[in-house]
Amino acid sequence: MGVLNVTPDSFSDGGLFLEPGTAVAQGRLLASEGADLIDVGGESTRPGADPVSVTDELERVVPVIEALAAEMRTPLSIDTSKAEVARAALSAGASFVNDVTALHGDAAMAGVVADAQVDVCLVHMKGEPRTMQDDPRYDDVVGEVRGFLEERLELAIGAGIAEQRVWLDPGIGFGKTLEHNLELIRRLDEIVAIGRPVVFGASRKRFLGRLTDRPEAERVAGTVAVNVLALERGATMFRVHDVAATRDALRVAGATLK
Ligand code: HH2
Repeated sequence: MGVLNVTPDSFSDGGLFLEPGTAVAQGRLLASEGADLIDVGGESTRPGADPVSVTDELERVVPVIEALAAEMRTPLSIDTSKAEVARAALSAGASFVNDVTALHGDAAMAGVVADAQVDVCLVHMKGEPRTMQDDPRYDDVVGEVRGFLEERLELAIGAGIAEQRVWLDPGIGFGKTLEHNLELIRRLDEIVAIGRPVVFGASRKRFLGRLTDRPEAERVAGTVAVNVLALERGATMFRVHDVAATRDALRVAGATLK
């Protein structure tokens, strides 16, 4: 899953793809690098990010999704927690909903996904982006994330979303310290054991900077390292900014693990 942030403030690529033409060009690049899905987002969820209005989010993502859908076969995902944005993105050509609030952010979201009969990714987040990194605490981070995802999966099914449509994501960096992220990666098999395919999103994140002392754009090697470990532990989808490097690493690691 290649990341396409049409935002002024995303943590690693904010402002780079805000103009529709550059966003479409980046979408083409991600597809040419071998992305199987392109995740278009119009609202940053970095720690401390300010919320974006529905109008602004629609203005950012809809033209980009329309343009990409018209010219490529690579499926498109909409990274949003707003039902109205998801609905418009699906009409514009997206076929996957990536909701970092796991259907919590908008009461109408589950209905939109159920009606459209598309796949959805439910992500664990503690709190909300503005405050999630203010001293997050868990007794057992893996147990709590697992319990949350199981509960959200049940809720999704209860709302009419087919179980086979649901992907689960432990939400690396969403209300977690360095140690919480490492524990989740170490024990990712326990999230995989829920029985739904797992999405893993660690690309360029802050904990990699803490471990390597590198700024966002120089965290590719760290990103590749954790994605290979996530593959070995059973993750199925890898959400990354650096598609070419990650894809090569996953191909080699995957062939070795067979
Ligand atoms: N992380 C981010 C955004 N969306 N979706 C899923 N499923 N999993 C993730 O880990 C995830 C996500 C944050 O990264 P990014 O999009 O690069 O930054 P920002 O939120 O600042 O736009």
